[in-house]
Amino acid sequence: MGKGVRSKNINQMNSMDKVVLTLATTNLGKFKEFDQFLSDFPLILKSQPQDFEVEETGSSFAENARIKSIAIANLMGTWALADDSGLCVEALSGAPGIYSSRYANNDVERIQRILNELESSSNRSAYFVSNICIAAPGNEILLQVDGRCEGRITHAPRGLEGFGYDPIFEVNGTGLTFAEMPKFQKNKLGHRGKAFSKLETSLRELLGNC
Ligand code: ITT
Repeated sequence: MGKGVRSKNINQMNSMDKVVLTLATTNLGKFKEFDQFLSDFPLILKSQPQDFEVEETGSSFAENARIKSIAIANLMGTWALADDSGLCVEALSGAPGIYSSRYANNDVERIQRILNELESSSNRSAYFVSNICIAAPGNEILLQVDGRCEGRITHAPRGLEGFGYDPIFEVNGTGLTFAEMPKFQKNKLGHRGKAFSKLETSLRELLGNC
């Protein structure tokens, strides 16, 4: 990991001597979070074509994050950062897990499906997982980390912030759903923020070597 990065970077730097990093996601909620996390890094951020779907054929968050980052790095000819994430509900044997975005047709229906399936359950424990992978063109994995946030599923949606399952996920120790928190609090306590904080130092080192 990281071997040969220096020579690859030189091709991927633009005239301002900054590395170009494509955010390999079509999910606007994720894009906004990464945009904030990366705001003070010496990077030029790009978005991927919104109509380019990478098939998530992996059987784990880690595998899917690798598949997405490699596909977009090769497509764009830049470094690419992908996140594969999802909600794992204990009483549903970890579902929806890696199928979180495919659990129903839209956020409202996905939330309703979880609430219906948990209706009679007193065990509301759940956690979010994020696996983040940064790849370079040529199938090279530069960094990969994961993060987790523990909480419980509420009995009804609460709050208007965020995206996805945020209104029904109450973070342990806060009494608040992700959708009731200010952004800075979700960024700090959330699964993506926790994963990103593990990657921060290594990413700065990689960029320092450019
Ligand atoms: P990309 O693959 O293009 O990034 P996606 O939404 O399909 O977009 P995933 O396959 O990783 O991404 O699925 C993640 C799903 O898990 C996402 O669509 C939400 O339903 C849910 N999810 C992940 N992080 C979340 C968060 O912070 N808040 C609420 N829901 C989240």
